[in-house]
This record gives sequence, structure tokens and C-alpha cells, in this order.
Amino acid sequence: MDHIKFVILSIALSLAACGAPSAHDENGVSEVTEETSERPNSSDDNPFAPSQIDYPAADPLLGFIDARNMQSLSGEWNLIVDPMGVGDPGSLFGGFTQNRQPSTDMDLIEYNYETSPTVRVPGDFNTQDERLFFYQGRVWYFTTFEATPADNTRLHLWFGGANFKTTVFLNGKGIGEHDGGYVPFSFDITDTSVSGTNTLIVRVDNRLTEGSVPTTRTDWWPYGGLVRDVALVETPAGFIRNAKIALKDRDAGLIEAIVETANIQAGEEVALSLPELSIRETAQTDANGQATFAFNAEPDLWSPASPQLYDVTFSAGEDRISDRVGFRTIETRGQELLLNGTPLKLKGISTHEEAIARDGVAYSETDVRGLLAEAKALNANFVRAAHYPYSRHMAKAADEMGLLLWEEIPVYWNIDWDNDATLASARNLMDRLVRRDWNRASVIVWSVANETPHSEARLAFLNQLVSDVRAMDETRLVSAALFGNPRDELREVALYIAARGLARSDTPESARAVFSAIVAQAGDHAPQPDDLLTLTITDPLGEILDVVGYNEYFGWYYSALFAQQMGVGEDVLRPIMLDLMANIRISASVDKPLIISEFGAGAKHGHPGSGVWSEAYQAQVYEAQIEMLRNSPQVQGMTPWILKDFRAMLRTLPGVQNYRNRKGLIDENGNRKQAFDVLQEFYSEEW
Ligand code: GCB
Repeated sequence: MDHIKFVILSIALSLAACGAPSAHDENGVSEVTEETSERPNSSDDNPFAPSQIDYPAADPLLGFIDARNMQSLSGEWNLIVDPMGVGDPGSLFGGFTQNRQPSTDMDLIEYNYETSPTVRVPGDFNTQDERLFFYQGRVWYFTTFEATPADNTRLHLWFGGANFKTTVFLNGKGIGEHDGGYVPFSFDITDTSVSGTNTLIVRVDNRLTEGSVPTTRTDWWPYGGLVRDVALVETPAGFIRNAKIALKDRDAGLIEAIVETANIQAGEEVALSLPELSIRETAQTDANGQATFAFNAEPDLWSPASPQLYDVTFSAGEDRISDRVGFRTIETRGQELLLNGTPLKLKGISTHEEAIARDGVAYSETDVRGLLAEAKALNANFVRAAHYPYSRHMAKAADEMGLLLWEEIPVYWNIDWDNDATLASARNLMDRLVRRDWNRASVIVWSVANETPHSEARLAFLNQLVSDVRAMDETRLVSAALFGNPRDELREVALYIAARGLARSDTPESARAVFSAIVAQAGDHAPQPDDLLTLTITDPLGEILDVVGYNEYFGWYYSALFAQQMGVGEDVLRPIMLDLMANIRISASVDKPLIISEFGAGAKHGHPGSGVWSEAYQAQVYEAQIEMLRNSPQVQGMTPWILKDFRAMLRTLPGVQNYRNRKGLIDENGNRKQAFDVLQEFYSEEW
């Protein structure tokens, strides 16, 4: 009996999975093609398992989006939440890849896009429906659009970024897939779109895996869905895919540019103009469709104090794209950072891509400008956009507002270093980020990783990313945020804590006994209470970076850690540590600039007292950190953690955290904490 049921079901499933055309396709799209050209293949052995289908990959990055003939698809899209994957092609109900509607009351269709609730695109789905707050799984988006393709044009469906795996079905056909969040991708839909109304269905799966980038555990919210703009982009049949322009030699005023075309033959003329600089240059495409330019000009250089931008236009065949770009140089000289040849200290702040006073992804230009306005209010000149690529609005706004930027990909904590697919995914993210933002003067640092535990496999993985970046872009610095190994690098700190602790009159007897034992054990090596302690970062990754980033949590985690390891109370240890920090110097074993890419402490706005979670304690940690870092000669910049409290599933403490990381200088309602003032004051001074 069961066997017969299975056979019937199998037949039904394979019909459904083949996308057997429905008589009721809406919107006049009568000939719904097969769902993909690849046949689902699993129903023979297991009728309940969805098919494994390989969809076409996204096209290489399409740059200069804002200069294109673009039709925004922003707005309300219908959403089906599908935790069990029943909408997957070949699955139980045959897939949600078409907008099927019953035409008689005898038609059994167990989903309906048109009567499903809507969500705003762009935007994460988690904060638009409280039932989806913790949701990690598949969702299906549905919308329609009108297309009227002109002759000799190509139509592209462009996504500014979607978290994390996106599969696109256009008029019933699976046209492509992109695995990897945060970065832009597009598909050429010239041949799969129709003149008139088109049905667009997008499956987005925001589950992370051990092999994904990032991996399953992150100290930020893995917001899901169509988190960035979606648009139709029309280009001429032969078009400019992307272009890069940069100041190569400041003294000589040498500017170089490279233009990448598609469907344009070798020997075609490509033009570049910078009208405000009276520049008009031409070059020919080579066999790869690329044209290169090198010419001299005297632009006013871009800097935070004077964020000068110029109009630039590239044209080839029928295509013409333009942008506003700045010219500057960034380089290192020993342990110094030089912007336009002048030493520079980076007064920075770290951020997540969450709007001020609103939960969820900061998806709009207004959101981003709000975030950067708070960084400006701190007197910062630098922002670390941690830990993944933000929308394109970020670097554009930074260019215009005069803020330097560190951009990063989510190679975070422990990635599957030995997995080729993981490396491919990280390389794809880096590639798309660099190619999108390589004309943004504000971006001075590409960061390949954050707090990755040492191993040979990790070094090989990151080495590949570093060389990829250098091959794409020589006009910026490569960095990574490293972290201390408490057992090795911080071992000596315990000895200094003990010496300091013994010198304080308020140290209780029990702690005194512990400290005496530690000091006695050190014998002749025991430090004097006021001795300076130099902590040296020895991570071998430093050898291949231009700038060493270092995350440290003196005054916060480290105090808890040492208290625990030494067997003394945190109430005793925390004040000793704050004291000691004035005598600590941080350095790196390589002769390169050092940026403290994180430090911080948690505080709930308005939390009373002076213990952990109080604004007062957070402010004390900032004071001690500033004292320590301003006196560490190798430190050329800092980006404390973090501008605003942010959503994090790791942070469960009721009443205090409620699923927010509380290390912000501003809370979720936009209230500034005391530490904001401490940092603002420091950044208003000469450093
Ligand atoms: C770190 C991580 C960051 C965390 C932060 C914290 O070192 O890089 O993602 O949010 O510490 O608050 O613990």
C-alpha cells in the first residue's frame, strides 16, 4: 500500500519538478518554460528530497550602478516563509518557483504569493516581522516588473546584496544563484525576460554553515533577505562593465585608469574625461576588451579635511558611465601612515551596518549618513566598517563627508580553512567588494580577516586573499584584525598585575598572598610596580600585511580572564588593571604601522553605579585605553568597539543585553553614553 502511494507521489513530483506548464500562468506569461534546464534528479531514490540543481553563477561585477539606466525594484514584495524547504524545486509541493493561482475550486495549490504578507525591499526580513526575528532559513520573495527592452540593449537583474544564498527564478525559470552575502551580483536576463510583465521569484536562504563565510557563529545578527537595493539595469549590447581610476604617482601627477568592456571588440575607442581638470583621453580596447590610460593631471588631493571629488566619464561604443572620484595616496613609511605624503593618525571608530535609533540593516543612504554623522560628531576621521561589506552607500557617503574607511570581508573567527569552497567564497566576496569600491578615495584599507586563530592552513588561506587584493588594487593598504593569544602574549601581564597589586594599599590579604607567590616565583625577573610593560604582537600574518590591526580588550574581558586564572576577585583585579594600562605599550614584531582595531567595554545607557555595565566603568576603560595607546609609539590609529549597540544572538543577558552587544558609545535609541564624550574629547586634540 505504502509502496503504491510512493510511486504515485514520485510521478506527481517529477511532473511538478519539471515545471509542467500550468494553464493558469498569470500576467499573460503563457509559456512558462521548464523550471531549469537541469533535471531534478532525486525523486527516484527519495521522493521527499528536493533536487540538487546547479544554477548559472552570477556575472562578473557590474560597476558604476548609479550611473546606469536603472529601474529600481524597491518596494513591497510578497514573502513566503519556508522553514522546511517545501518550496524547493522537486520538493513535496513541487516548488514555489512560479506564481501559480487556482483557476477552479478543484485546483490544489498549497501556496499563494499574492495573498502572502509583504515586506519592504531593501531590508532584512528579521526586523520587519517579529516572528522572523531569530529566523534562519529559506524565504521566497515575489514581485512583478514591466520590461520594454529596446533594440540592441541588454537587460541585467542587479542585486546590491542578499543574505546569504540567493536563487533567482524569472518567469518560472531558474536563471542563477549567488552564494555569499553583502556583496552585489547580477544576471543578464536579456534572453529570459519578456516584453511586458515579468514574474520574479527569489529564494533567499540565510542559514550559515561550517563552510560558509561567515561561519555559523558571529557576534552580529545574521540578518537575512534582500538587504540591499534590487534593480533592472539596461545597458547597450556592448557595454562598459567596470572601470578603475587612481592616482598612481603623487609627485608626477600620474593618474592611471583601466576600463573593462563586454561585447566590445578589440581596437574600439574608449574615452575618459575629467572636465574639471580639462582632461580628455582616448585609448583602444585590447583583445580582452580592456583599455588602459595613463596621463598627468594636477587634481586637488582628497583628504578628510578637504574631500575634493571630480566628475569622471568613460565612454565606449554606445555606453557612457560616470562617477565622482577623489585622488589621494596612502602609503606606509616604517611605522608611519602617510596620506598624500603627510603622516596621519587614524582617529577612528568601528561600526556595524545598523542604523542609528533603528534595528535592522542600514540599507539606505540616509541610514548610512546618519551613522557617519555620529562618527563625525566624535571628531573621528576614520571608520572601520566591520565585519562584512556594507551597501555601496557607505563608501560613497564617506567620500563626500570626508571620512577614511576600512572595509572588510566576514572571514571571522574560525573559518573552515581547509575547505576549497570556503576559500572560493571568501575570494568572491573580496573580489566583489574591491571591484565595487576601488574608485572610492575614502577606502584606504582592505581587511581580509578578523580574529582568526593561528594555524598553517589559516596562513595559506589568508595569503591567497592578500595576493588577490594586491593583484586587483595597489592603491590601498591590506590589513587584518589580529588578536592576542592570552596564554603566550599576555603571560607577562599577570606578573605586572601582581607587582602592581602588591603596591596598592587597598589590595585584600587573600589577593596579596596570590600576588606575592607570583612575584616570588619570578625571582630576579619580577618587575617593579611602575615598570613599563611592552606587549608585542607576533602573529606571523603581520609579515604579509601592510598594516597590523590588533583587537584587545584590556579592562574588559582580560580583567575577567586574569581574575579567573589568578583566583582573585574581579572587584580586586579590575582597578589594578585600569592602573596598569597606563604603563603598557603595545607594539608589533614587524616594523609596520599598528592600528588598534578594537577595544571596548559593555555599558547599558543609564546603568547606575561604577561596576560592569555602568556607563562610568565603560568611560574609565576608555580613559585607560587612551592613555595606553597614545603612549604606544607604534600605534598609528584606533577604531574602538563600537559606535552603536548592535543586535547579537550571543548576547543573552536579560535586562542588560537582551540580545544586544552593549559596547556601543550610543544605545539603540541614539542616546550617547559617557564614553562617547571621553573619546570625542581625545579626538578633538592633537595626537
Ligand atoms: C571581538 C570581535 C567582535 C565582537 C567583540 C566583542 O573581538 O571582533 O566582533 O563583537 O569582540 O564585543 O566581544
